[in-house]
Parts: sequence; C-alpha cells; structure tokens
Amino acid sequence: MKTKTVTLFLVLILVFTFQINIYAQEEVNEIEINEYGGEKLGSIKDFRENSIKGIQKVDVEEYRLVVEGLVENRQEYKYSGLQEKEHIKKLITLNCVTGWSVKALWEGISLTEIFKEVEVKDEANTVIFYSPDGYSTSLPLSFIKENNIILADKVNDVQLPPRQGFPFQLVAEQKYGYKWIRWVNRIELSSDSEYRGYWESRGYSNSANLY
Ligand SMILES: Nc1nc2c(c(=O)[nH]1)N[C@H]1C(S)=C(S)[C@@H](COP(=O)(O)O)O[C@H]1N2
Ligand SMILES: [Mo]
Repeated sequence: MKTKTVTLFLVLILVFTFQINIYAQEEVNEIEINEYGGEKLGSIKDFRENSIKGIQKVDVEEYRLVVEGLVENRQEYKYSGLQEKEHIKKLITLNCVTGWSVKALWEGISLTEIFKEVEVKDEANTVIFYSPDGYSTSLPLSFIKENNIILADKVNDVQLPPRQGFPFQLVAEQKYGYKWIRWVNRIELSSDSEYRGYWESRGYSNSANLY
C-alpha cells in the first residue's frame, strides 16, 4: 500500500517535471528578435494595449478569414491554409495618433495575392476590414496594390500573441496605427470610397497618412 502511494507520487512528479520542460522548450522557440539588418527593433512589450473592447481570444480551429463583397469568388480561408501561402517580411514602424511608436519586423501574406484568388470586380475601389471586437477600418484598393500591403501573422519572428492581433494584423505602412486592424476576420471589397471605420467615423482622418 505504502509503496503504491510512493510510486504514484513519483509518477506525478515525473509528469509534472516533463510538462514544465515542454513549456520551457516552447518559450525558447518563441523568442523575439531585437535586431534586423543592423537596425534595432522595438519589443512586443512596447506596444500599448488600447483596444476598444480589450484583447480578443480567437480559436484557431474555428477561425475563418472571409473575403467577400465585389468579388467573383468569395472565399473562407482557414488559418492553416493561409500559413501555406508565401510570406513576405517588412521592417515597419507603427505610429499611434496618441504619440507612441514601435519599429518591428512584420511577416505575413500579400493581400494582392488573395485578391487575385477571389477575382476582384472592376467596380471595387475600397477594401473594408472587420474584427470580432466590432472594429473596422478601410484602405483604397489601389494603395494596397501599389504598396503590396500584408496581413501579418508574425512579428519579430514570433507568432502574433492574442494581444497583438492573433491570427492577423494589417500592416498599414505609411498610415496611423488605427488603420492597423487586429484580429481581422472579414475583408469586404467595396465601391464605397467614403466608408469610415471605427476611429474614422469618430473624427480621425480617413486617409490617416503619416507624412
Ligand atoms: N480590432 C482592433 N484593431 C485595432 C484597434 C482596436 O481597438 N481593435 N486599435 C487600433 C489602434 S488605435 C492602434 S494604435 C493599433 C495598435 O496596435 P498594436 O497592438 O500593434 O500596438 O491597433 C489598432 N487596431
Ligand atoms: Mo492608435
């Protein structure tokens, strides 16, 4: 009886230790880089959390990126399907209108590639992005194509944490932070060039140009 209890206890300790090891391993694999091409990067910890409804927890199995509106070929992408697409890296600084900024290495997929797949109709001139927290924003279709704008699933070489917009954050280079929508789950191709997103309809510039 006593031996049994001791054995059980030892097994439990072993299992516990083993799990700790697994977690330690994961952390080691997910260390963010702090330099790229000789340039110093900011850290994920430097971004301020100022979301309209707090951090969104997205279930990766249930997640779908819906691309619809003025398209021939509406799509619902799974996270795993999007992972298989070609990834591009960009070193870009995010600037919030409130004054803070963070330079980071963003990695993700080209929206222009997705637009080829869904076959955007000629009438479309605006791309509207939506998130589960009720946030939305938009960009001109021509701007996205000309600058090969990406949807990032990685920052500083690590998978986006939930607070950073997992699964995807729009890397709206040259635009203020409020165009960098996080947790994107729906993209609508539209002909409404006057569309105004969450902050844009509350007085912020719709072009949101940094310079
Ligand atoms: N879904 C969603 N995306 C959002 C916001 C939000 O409230 N909800 N805030 C925006 C604002 S104002 C800024 S400055 C950036 C901050 O992004 P960061 O987490 O990369 O710092 O997220 C933008 N994207
Ligand atoms: Mo912001």
